[in-house]
Amino acid sequence: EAIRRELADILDHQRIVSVYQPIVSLTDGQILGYEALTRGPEQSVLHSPLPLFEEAEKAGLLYPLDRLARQKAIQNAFVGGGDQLIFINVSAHILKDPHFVPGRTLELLESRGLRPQQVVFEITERSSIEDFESAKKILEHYRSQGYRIAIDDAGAGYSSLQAIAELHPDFIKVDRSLVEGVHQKKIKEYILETLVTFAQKLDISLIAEGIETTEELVKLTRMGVHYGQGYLLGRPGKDMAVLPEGMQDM
Ligand code: G
Ligand code: G
Ligand code: MN
Ligand code: NA
Repeated sequence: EAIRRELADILDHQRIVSVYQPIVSLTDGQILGYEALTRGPEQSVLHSPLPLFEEAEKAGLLYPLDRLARQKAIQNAFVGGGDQLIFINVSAHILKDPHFVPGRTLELLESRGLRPQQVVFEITERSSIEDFESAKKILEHYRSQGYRIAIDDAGAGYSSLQAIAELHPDFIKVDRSLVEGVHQKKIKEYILETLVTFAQKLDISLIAEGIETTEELVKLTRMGVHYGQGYLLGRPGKDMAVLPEGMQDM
């Protein structure tokens, strides 16, 4: 009950912020863009996005929260002039809504000097997409407007490579569970090799998530993974101009 009130208050007063984590090229250290991550109020039990989005779903308020999160992600962004991308998480449920990107988004982007081509929607693979065909149609509609698509958490969920191939995303984000200790675990290495080949054939860029150690970074780079994200390369923060410290050790 108290949590419901907190949630209502967060929505009513737009008490969420976005923090941004850099996504870095493993070949030249350039910042490809930033993933926007939603945070509730500082002291709140709904500070972390997991309980926040879970409660919103239970309360039937997922759509307004998701919409607000997308709005904040763009409003708070300061991708300066260049071509850097902004990666925005969307709940798989949202894919049932053909209007999940409201027309006003375009105006909001323009006001921030951003183009749809710089926006990448991250669709999580974890909750396997319920109505695949309609989700595909909706995603294709937005891609025709220039928006890009990433499959998030790949390797952790249930969707097949065939399903991923059919959606033909611009990016595949490799789940942290495959990245963690990849230099020590042969099985992880073999799965990653498969993903690297798969991505090359389909002309999809791979992003390794959750890189925490130099050993992981070196291994992934040698294996031909294009981009990386993780605490080693930059923590989520309000300052988007984070220097990728981990790259200095390469
Ligand atoms: O930032 P953190 O690691 O605590 O995020 C935990 C989870 O919450 C991640 O799976 C992330 O994708 C998800 N998440 C973060 N921000 C958003 C958001 O704005 N919308 C949705 N749908 N999920 C988000
Ligand atoms: O599900 P999704 O991939 O969107 O989740 C991203 C989450 O992963 C964010 O909450 C972010 O804070 C977290 N994260 C980012 N880099 C690292 C990392 O290097 N290690 C760990 N453990 N979590 C990370
Ligand atoms: Mn994500
Ligand atoms: Na992810």
